[in-house]
Amino acid sequence: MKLVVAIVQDKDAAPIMNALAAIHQPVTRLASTGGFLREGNTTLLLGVEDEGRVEEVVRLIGELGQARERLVTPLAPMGGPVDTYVPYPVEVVVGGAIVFVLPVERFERL
Ligand code: 2BA
Repeated sequence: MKLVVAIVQDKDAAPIMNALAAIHQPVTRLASTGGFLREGNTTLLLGVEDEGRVEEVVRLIGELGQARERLVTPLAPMGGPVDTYVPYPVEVVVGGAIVFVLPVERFERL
């Protein structure tokens, strides 16, 4: 078994969860916050039975997770001179999805 941890944008979470339900793949949804944008995103936890199924799940998440551009105004650097700092908005592309696949040593349903 593998544990798939997927960080997706909130807007994509519902379609992804619907698609996972359609293939009978259990999933747990966690509310999370990105360290860079400090905005809400969604972390999905999936215990996936076999390797082929992992590929199917990762493909599905990739297809339904849309990359979107965001304009971000960086904060003044810590300890730097604030009065001379002119913040310019910068564009960042937020996933798709960020996916980690981890081995599961033991799984119990008690
Ligand atoms: P955030 O940390 O809020 O990052 C949002 C987007 O900002 C990132 O999109 C990336 O395009 C950009 N970004 C992040 N850190 C940056 C930096 N130091 N300088 C410039 N741009 C930066 P994604 O890469 O698609 O990541 C989306 C979310 O997935 C992240 O939200 C974070 O919550 C999570 N994530 C991404 N990589 C991760 C990792 N290696 N470990 C844990 N979580 C990760």
